[in-house]
Amino acid sequence: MTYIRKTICPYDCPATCGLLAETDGKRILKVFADPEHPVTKGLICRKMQHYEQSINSPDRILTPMRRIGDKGEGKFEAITWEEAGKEIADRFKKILKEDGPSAILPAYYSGTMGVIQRKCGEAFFNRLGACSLVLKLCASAKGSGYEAVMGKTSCLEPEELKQSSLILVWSSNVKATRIQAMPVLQEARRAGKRVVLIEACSREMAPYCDETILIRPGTDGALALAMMEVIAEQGLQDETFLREQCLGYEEFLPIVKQSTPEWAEGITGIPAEVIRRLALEFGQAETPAIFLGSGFSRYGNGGMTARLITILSAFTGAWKKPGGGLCGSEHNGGPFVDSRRVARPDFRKTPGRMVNINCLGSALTDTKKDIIKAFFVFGGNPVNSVCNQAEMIRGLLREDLFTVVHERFLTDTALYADILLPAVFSVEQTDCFKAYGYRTFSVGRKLVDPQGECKSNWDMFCFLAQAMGFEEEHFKRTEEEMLEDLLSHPEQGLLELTEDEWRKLRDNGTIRQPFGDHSHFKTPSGKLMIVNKELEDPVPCYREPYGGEYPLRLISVPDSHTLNSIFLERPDLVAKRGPAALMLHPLDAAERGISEGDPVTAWNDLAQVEFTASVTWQVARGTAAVSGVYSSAITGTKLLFNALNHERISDMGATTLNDNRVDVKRRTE
Ligand SMILES: Nc1nc2c(c(=O)[nH]1)N[C@H]1C(S)=C(S)[C@@H](COP(=O)(O)OP(=O)(O)OC[C@H]3O[C@@H](n4cnc5c(=O)[nH]c(N)nc54)[C@H](O)[C@@H]3O)O[C@H]1N2
Ligand SMILES: Nc1nc2c(c(=O)[nH]1)N[C@H]1C(S)=C(S)[C@@H](COP(=O)(O)OP(=O)(O)OC[C@H]3O[C@@H](n4cnc5c(=O)[nH]c(N)nc54)[C@H](O)[C@@H]3O)O[C@H]1N2
Ligand code: SF4
Ligand SMILES: [Mo]
Repeated sequence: MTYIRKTICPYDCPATCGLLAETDGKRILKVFADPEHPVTKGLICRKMQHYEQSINSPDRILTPMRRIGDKGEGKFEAITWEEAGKEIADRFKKILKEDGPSAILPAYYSGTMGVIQRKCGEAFFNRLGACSLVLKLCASAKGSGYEAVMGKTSCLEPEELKQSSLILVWSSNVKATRIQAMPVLQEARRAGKRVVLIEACSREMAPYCDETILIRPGTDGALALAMMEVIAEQGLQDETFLREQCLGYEEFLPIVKQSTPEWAEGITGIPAEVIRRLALEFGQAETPAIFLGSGFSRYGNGGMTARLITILSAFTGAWKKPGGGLCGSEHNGGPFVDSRRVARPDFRKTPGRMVNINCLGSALTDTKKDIIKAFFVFGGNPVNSVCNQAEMIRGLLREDLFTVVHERFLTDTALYADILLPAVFSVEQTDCFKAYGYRTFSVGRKLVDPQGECKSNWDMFCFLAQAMGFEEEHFKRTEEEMLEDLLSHPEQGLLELTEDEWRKLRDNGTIRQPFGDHSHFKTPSGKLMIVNKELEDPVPCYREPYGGEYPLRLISVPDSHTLNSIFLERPDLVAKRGPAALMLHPLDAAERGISEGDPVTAWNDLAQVEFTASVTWQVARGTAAVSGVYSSAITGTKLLFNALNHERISDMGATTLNDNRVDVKRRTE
């Protein structure tokens, strides 16, 4: 007999969709969208429509394993959890004694986004006193830039855009990354409202927009400033709002006045008359909204650009009316539960060494000053997802480095493991989820037992804590007990639930808060901060990205078939996506004698990486774009896109994944 249970998508995606899983109690047979989920409403992405194929994949790692071949060779033998636990504990104890806790480096990111399973490793590593990982791989410069202007004010949720009169889709591949917002854009167009795309690579979104404006990567701040210049010149700004409800308008105005469309044309590559027309349209719109992705923020100037775009969203006073403003991702809903109850910062006795995740390559190869002797990866795939890949591999090949990887599949990172531990899928574990694109909170309890010997992150760290001899009660609880602990210490977003809502939530349900209040700014002064005195650069202005000496700007575009390196386990999705294509503008391709489908090599001072050329007008001139993340098993090459990316950190501490330059040549094979 089979039955259907609710569950939650665990992946790094703004929606945390509601799913329905058909099961016989042992296996997951089929997965579909939950029509009752307040955000999903029956619509999920193509990746998760056959989640059961991932869960039941024959390629899953099902037992602990020990390396028997050379590092990176991917040869392992099965061992028991007891053997694995003893080996890890013995090695960790030796390192603690000989090198100290800062020689142990954990690495994790967004494999699973639940509060319990994502954060539980922190308790273990806090207890060890190991390095702390600075988690700035994704879009934190965008969040920090927004917050530098708006404080804790919620941004718009996608559904609020139904009331917008003009929508600028700015640096967001909505179709790939925020599919639930697509109907809103389509509805707006049907109602005769304009949807304009501002992109460096418009391949996927152009068909869904009325107009596409291609911009030179990393220069969006100049466009935002020039739009404000035109708006101010025409007197379309909301002068009363800017003077009374914002800080620093007068100080900022001279910067705006010098930022003409002609100046911005030289920087952005967008003709001055297009900038002028777009600015007028935005300035005259009743309730203009910016739907903001993150691609533009992964540059040296990312935080500053986010500030400038956020200020533009307020320049005409749009936030005062429903539908006006900016829809980004961190909406400041909740908090619902206190994640410190899982991460246990109180277990750390002395401050640990901080390692930025963008600098893993140099951390692993530094054998002089701050040597790392153990590297523990869980819920992440840094060899595929983090910059400076060749350097990271050099580090992982060190014979004196002990690498443990807790994974579901033999990823490029797992290949370098000394001990490989089997991880579960979301339906085999219990967790709770706060969405980052909506104000929702969900519970997803275990539906079936883990396959093989797989353990959840929680169970694995509790097991290792026992092997280490840790006495804390925290490590003796089950994940169900941890969930109960979180729910019985509710934070603001859960304080006013009715009994019926609690019952639904506990039974793998989702609760949703109303839209945020955008009319009162949650900043220390209650005013919006055009000038922010807390920052190194208090008055916003245009800053150049890092760039480099090579002619083409290299960017990464999210792909509809994959989510970072997740779903590479699915032959159906991988086949539909095709080979690792490097998209080039026809003029850039012609200058290099490159045609569609040619084998090409992109190179810079860090590495050479092979791709297949895809020649398209839908990429900005001077830009080379790659869609999503691949694995070496698919490309047949050891080095991938991220080998071309430097470890440089942005102005607000985050990744500069899109801020690298390369040249490209045709390869003769
Ligand atoms: N299908 C799918 N869904 C995903 C993901 C995925 O890989 N695949 N990833 C998930 C994760 S972890 C995240 S963080 C989010 C990301 O979701 P988004 O924020 O929507 O995507 P980004 O990767 O940040 O980039 C969006 C767009 O920025 C463009 N871009 C790059 N540089 C510039 C620039 O300088 N200016 C402008 N205007 N555009 C630029 C790229 O061409 C790309 O189309 O999506 C999540 N959802
Ligand atoms: N070239 C390029 N690089 C990128 C990006 C890009 O678009 N292009 N995107 C960037 C962004 S936005 C992000 S957020 C990062 C993501 O960086 P990562 O989080 O390192 O990358 P993922 O590919 O999501 O890898 C997650 C891994 O966790 C595993 N996993 C899933 N669930 C669990 C679990 O419960 N337990 C354990 N132990 N493992 C689990 C999955 O099998 C997968 O291998 O990558 C960044 N890097
Ligand atoms: S990956 Fe995103 S869109 Fe797809 S089901 Fe999960 S949360 Fe929904
Ligand atoms: Mo991300």
